Amino acid sequence: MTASTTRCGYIAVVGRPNVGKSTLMNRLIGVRLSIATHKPQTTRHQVLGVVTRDHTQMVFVDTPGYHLGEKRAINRYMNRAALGSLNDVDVVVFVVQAMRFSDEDKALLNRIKKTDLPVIAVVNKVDVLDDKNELLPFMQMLNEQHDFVSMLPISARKGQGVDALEGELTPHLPEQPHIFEEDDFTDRNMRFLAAERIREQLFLNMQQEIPYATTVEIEQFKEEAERFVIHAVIWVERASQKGMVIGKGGQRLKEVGTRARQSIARLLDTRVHLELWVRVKEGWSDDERSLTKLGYSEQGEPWK
Ligand SMILES: Nc1nc2c(ncn2[C@@H]2O[C@H](COP(=O)(O)OP(=O)(O)O)[C@@H](O)[C@H]2O)c(=O)[nH]1
Ligand SMILES: [Mg+2]
Repeated sequence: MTASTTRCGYIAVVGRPNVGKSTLMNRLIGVRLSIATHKPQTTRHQVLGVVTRDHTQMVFVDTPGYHLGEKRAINRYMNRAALGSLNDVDVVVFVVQAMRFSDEDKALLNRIKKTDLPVIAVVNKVDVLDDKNELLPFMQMLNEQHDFVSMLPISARKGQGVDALEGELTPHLPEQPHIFEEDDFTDRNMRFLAAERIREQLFLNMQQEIPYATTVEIEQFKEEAERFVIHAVIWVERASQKGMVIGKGGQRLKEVGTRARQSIARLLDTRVHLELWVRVKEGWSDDERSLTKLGYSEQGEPWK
């Protein structure tokens, strides 16, 4: 294999919250790498997902959803991460939800236009449409918003149209040697992925503002003879939230812990001993210094 026949490039997967970016990336790489839930703003960090198909390596950058109208430091961090992904990529996959094109989509598209990058528009969740004919006028409307290099209807959940998307992407990737090893699927380590699995359970099991008021810090991540021993802290913003995360008689936390442990055990393919603590750090999500300490820092984006 010569370098001139090898392609490798970065692809930003961007869109407003909840359109299915993480689901799409997981589908593309074939691993449940990015956590994806029904709640908006589940993804807080940039996560790289790597797919190698023979001579072509695609490095997808999953990003937090670009959103308007929220003012905490963590929202600014997420929007910076969403837009920052546009700096160093070769092509953009702009994900929208079928039949929904909002002011947030439009605001994000305006930011994308400034980059001059090739943009592929992906219309996701077409599986929920009763009548596929609805799609045509929607695609025509979308087509008028920008000079997209192509537009594709897909279902990330069902995997429809995902191969076609790979085919559309390939010609936009530069001819250069691969950056990652063939069997690498991410730049993130297992410690990070384990913290994300715990956060996923908080998103799935906690109501209202609680998921947004929590973050997870791994204090110990140790491989023993036939198991991993993991100690993690769930940070909340106020004492009252601590009680809600723990629940009556510790029941809620126990449930989160059990599910997270099972999820991490599947990820690591070994037994896991998980201990969780809940601690209060007043207003961590609106405090730049706390954010940096808790892993929300641009220096922490290893691919930059
Ligand atoms: N019906 C349907 N739901 C989807 C599809 N893709 C994603 N979803 C759901 O949409 C929600 C948000 O997905 P997620 O990947 O977290 O969106 P993100 O915020 O853009 O990363 C989750 O409940 C997904 O299961 C799809 O193709 N069809
Ligand atoms: Mg996401």
